[in-house]
Amino acid sequence: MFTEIKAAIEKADNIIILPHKSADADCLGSAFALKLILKKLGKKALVMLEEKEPFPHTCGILNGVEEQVSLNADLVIAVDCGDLERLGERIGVFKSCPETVNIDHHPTNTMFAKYNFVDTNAAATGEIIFHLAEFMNVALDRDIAENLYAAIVSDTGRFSYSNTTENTHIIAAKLHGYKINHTEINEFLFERNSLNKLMLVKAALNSLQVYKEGKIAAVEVTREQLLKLGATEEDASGLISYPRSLETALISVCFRESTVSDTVKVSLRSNIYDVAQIAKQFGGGGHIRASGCSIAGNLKDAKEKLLDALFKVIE
Ligand SMILES: [Mn+2]
Repeated sequence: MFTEIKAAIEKADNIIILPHKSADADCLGSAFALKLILKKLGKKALVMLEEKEPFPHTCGILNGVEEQVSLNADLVIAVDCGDLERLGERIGVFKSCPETVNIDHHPTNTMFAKYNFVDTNAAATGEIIFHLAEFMNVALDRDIAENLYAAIVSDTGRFSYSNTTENTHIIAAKLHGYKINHTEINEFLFERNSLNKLMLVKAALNSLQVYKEGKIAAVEVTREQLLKLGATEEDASGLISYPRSLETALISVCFRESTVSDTVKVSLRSNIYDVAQIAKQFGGGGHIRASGCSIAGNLKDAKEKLLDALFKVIE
């Protein structure tokens, strides 16, 4: 319920907003929108990112993105974050605060805060932030509306994924009422790639493999490729859309070696199967149609384990 969250916000003076690590556009758009909403309520608020230098590329299209300063918070709010582990290094910031809120839309959310608002029907956390602003009687403005639009347009794949609802479009229509620069946001998020990012796409497509008569499509990128191209987590996050677009694919998967640890990051998509359950088997989570996990070990072993699990689902 929003009632308890509203009360917690009203009681607080200094609020830290925590996006999950490797934050995507829904997470960042929601976080900075919430910051601007809290400021309108007269609160001191800041977004504390895991990745500070450089800021995530997505921040380039968002409003209210500030330098990181510290704040002695009496309330922390995690956004779009399914579990505590996703807070990375900032877990201590969360745990040391007496008042904690968790606003999210992932079905695998572990309800880790004192006050939890998890709406799995929301296509994006941005939708929930929109409703929270309404509930708290905060009038939106163009800056907030643009952040929320970026959040929603990205998590819905430009209003194309199965999570998109009538409500998603109603909210988007209302955001348009603030004269948002939707073409610029779309261009920035979906149609501007650095050369290195396109080279990464090339490497991924080169690795394309299909299994089970094309029902499974997989790509992979190695640590060496990522380092050579200076690719960020953000650069790599869109690679899954290529195997996903194979017409016969029921499940698509992207494997990428971590550049900082001996693990393999796995992204999963499906329009038929519950890939959140598959990711969960490997300690990950996410949405029914889009999930992810990290598997310890080398690429070959991680692939074998994950594909084994997929073969069991497909059979
Ligand atoms: Mn999201």
